[in-house]
Amino acid sequence: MTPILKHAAIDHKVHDPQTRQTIVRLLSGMSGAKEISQYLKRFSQLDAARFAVVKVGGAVLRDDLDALTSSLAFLQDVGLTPIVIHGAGPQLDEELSAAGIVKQTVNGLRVTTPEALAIVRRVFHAQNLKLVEALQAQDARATSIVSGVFEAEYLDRDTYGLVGEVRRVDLAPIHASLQAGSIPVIASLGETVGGQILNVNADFAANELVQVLQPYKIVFLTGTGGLLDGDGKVIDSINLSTEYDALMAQPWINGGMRVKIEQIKQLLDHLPLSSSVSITRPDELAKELFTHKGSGTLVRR
Ligand code: X2W
Repeated sequence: MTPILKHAAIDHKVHDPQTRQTIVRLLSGMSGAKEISQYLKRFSQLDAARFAVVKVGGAVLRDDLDALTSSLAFLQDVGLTPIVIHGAGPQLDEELSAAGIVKQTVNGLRVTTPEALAIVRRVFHAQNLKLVEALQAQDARATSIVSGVFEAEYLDRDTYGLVGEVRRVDLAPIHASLQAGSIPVIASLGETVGGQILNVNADFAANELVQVLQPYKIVFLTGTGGLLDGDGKVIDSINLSTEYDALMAQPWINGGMRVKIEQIKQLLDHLPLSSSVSITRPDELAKELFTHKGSGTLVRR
């Protein structure tokens, strides 16, 4: 894995008293100025690349683009630039089906033929640009990154076809973007050393990125806004070191959620104790970052 080579400081704006006021106003009394100051102070001490990685599912790009762009643009306004990595699952389902390609998955991963890969690439590029343009329309600075970050190898060519497993993460394009104060918006496409583009699951790519960057905050933005219990209510927090087995034994934990929890557990094992993982909705991102109570589901170990 590539070490972090360059230092990029967090924007000086985090120190402005006005920034604090803006956040207090945004959270409209949900949280006190003192609480927000504490978070700003903590964030301002971090290297810019260690603030937050935000994983955005394709469903959020489809259903919640406005809330997503407002939340990300707001962070940049107060001097905090998140690193964004996105998927495009539902969009791929739609476009592949329109092209008459029948969906086939193994262990939750899309079997990707050469014919499908051409569509996968096109859709990833289109979704990436859609987010970058939506951010720029809100006067935010954002950089489109669709290649050069994830060096990958075939996961298992016989089983999955053109699907990649990340072997190395190159942070150079991300640092260049952060140094320009621009939000890196990264698509989860990989490429082999030989230059073959591969389809990489966006949660897997986010995990690899996070392991290299070791950010303070890792936020998964989903349509559900967190892990849901048997009644469909968002679970506030779970502690995987004490609750993992009991949680996995619950009949209402569905397949997708099971995979997500397993992945987050693995991820937390590779992160410092100060890092935390949460799953929330785009419009609750600031609440998650600047309040003790947070939003969605906080996953600890
Ligand atoms: C995923 C990549 C997109 C993705 C796929 O083809 O659906 C593999 O399964 P979401 O929206 O974050 O789920 N890749 C290999 O992960 O998007």
